Amino acid sequence: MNIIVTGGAGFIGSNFVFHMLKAHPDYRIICVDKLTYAGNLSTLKSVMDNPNFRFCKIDICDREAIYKLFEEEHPDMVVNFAAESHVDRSIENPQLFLETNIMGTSVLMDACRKYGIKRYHQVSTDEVYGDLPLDRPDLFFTEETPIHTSSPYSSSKASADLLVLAYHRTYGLPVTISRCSNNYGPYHFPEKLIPLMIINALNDKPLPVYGEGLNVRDWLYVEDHCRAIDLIIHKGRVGEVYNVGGHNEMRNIDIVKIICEQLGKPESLITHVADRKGHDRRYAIDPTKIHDELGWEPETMFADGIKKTIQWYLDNKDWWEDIVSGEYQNYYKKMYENR
Ligand code: NAD
Ligand code: TDX
Repeated sequence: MNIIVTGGAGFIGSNFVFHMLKAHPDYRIICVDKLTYAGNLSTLKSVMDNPNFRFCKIDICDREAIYKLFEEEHPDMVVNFAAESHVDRSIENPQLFLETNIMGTSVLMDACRKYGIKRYHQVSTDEVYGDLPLDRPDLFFTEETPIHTSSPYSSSKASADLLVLAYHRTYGLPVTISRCSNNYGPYHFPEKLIPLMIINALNDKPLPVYGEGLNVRDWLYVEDHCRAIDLIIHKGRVGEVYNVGGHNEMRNIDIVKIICEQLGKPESLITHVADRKGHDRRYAIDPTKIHDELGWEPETMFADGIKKTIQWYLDNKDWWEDIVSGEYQNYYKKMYENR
């Protein structure tokens, strides 16, 4: 089996590459990544010499390069992780999100139509459902929840999902979509909540909590997400959407306090800063469908996953120190100075 994994130099994509090479030693994995600020080749160094792995620096919007790759590799499947993924950046500059997340998806699917494919899988997000009120803990996102987006990021992901379903209905493309809740774990880019707080706490820097920190996210250890996608591409029904989440809702402020506690840092580092524009209040996934149809359930409980994650950041300082010493400094200043 030849599988193209786009965005494989990013957080979840790289974890998926590792998972697939281990779980399916006879598969060939072709990683396509543009290496934007979020893609890091050093993340993939442990698999670069694996004969079943190939890395290609390609922009998914580059139609010619994508078609050429399909002619060379004859992929059986495409799993599309490539995206601009940070909500705050989408608020600053929506345009790039529309290009990569929507146009890039259409280029990949056009290639699948032209050359044939057994499965095109779109890695989507629970953010396409918008948010839930904080005072209705009985409500969850199911696959039938209407699309109702808040940010340019989530709107671009929702647009891509609609396009994927349209390619299935119109052209019969064999697609599946997964909509997952917030991931955490190794190789998470430091702009996102959990790694940002771990790294700032380690450096005794302020921990910038947006607003009161009462917004709720539903956290899933990244390996559990990778196992879910592996199941969906092999056993999921074509044309279907699968929600992925582990019933692990936490308030942001509580996450930050856990990180302080685990690292032995004072909660006085916590600083409340201006809220995110259009900030979604609560995400909560109902994973009944993937559980009942495919037997998936999360294996890593948050208490263990956060310990493993913190330990990973302690053991892999070189990885994140390289990142936070570069262009990231400018980003951090722009987003957090005077906030
Ligand atoms: P990430 O930002 O860490 O990685 C994205 C990767 O895509 C990077 O390696 C980047 O270089 C690459 N990329 C960006 N634009 C590209 C382009 N035009 N062509 C080729 N490669 C390009 O993101 P992530 O957190 O790993 O998210 C991966 C996917 O999962 C995204 O589609 C995201 O919407 C989705 N998702 C993420 C989460 C989460 O909690 N992180 C949850 C649900 C869904
Ligand atoms: O400095 C911060 N302070 C803070 O309070 C940052 C970076 C975030 N936050 C809050 C905002 C959110 O309520 O923490 C929560 C999590 O923020 P992010 O890590 O930016 O994630 P989120 O906006 O929830 O989106 C993530 O989950 C869904 C991913 O980035 C998306 O790609 C995915 O689709």
